[in-house]
Amino acid sequence: MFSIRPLVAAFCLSALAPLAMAGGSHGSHGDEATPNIGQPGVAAQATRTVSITLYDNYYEVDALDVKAGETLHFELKNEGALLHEFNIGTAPMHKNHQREMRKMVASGMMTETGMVEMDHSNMPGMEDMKHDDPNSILLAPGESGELTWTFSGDAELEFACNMPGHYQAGMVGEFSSN
Ligand SMILES: [Cu+2]
Repeated sequence: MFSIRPLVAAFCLSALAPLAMAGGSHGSHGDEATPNIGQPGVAAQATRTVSITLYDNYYEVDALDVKAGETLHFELKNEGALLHEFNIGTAPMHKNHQREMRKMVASGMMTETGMVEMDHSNMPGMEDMKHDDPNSILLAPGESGELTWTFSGDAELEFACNMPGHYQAGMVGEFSSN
């Protein structure tokens, strides 16, 4: 049965999350409490495989149903002429990531069509700048990739491309849980 207690517990946990995550990669993304968006999954344990094609600048689908606890294996293909991302997160997470991607493009580390290999380990403020979040995959034009994710059902999630301007152009879809 529902009671107020689990809600209070969940609130306290999320209020503490920024402290607990201070050294983690997501703690540096912003000031908001880090929501429980789920975790990387094992492809062999996926309940479904979902194939999605990425175009300039939209996804083949604009909504996907997921159940709490479900593991989806995504097969992604970029048929566009630009670099695109498939990132699973909340709207505020995407907003933060868009700020990072803008920085990466502005610094020359990334272009509209691909990543640029460069040593940025001694560039102030750029030491941690790399694109290796487990909830995201970046695909060059013509490239294919995979991502497996286990959904918690605890957060309102979107799949989005955070390349500058793409989200705003409509390169975003929603995960609806029911
Ligand atoms: Cu894009």
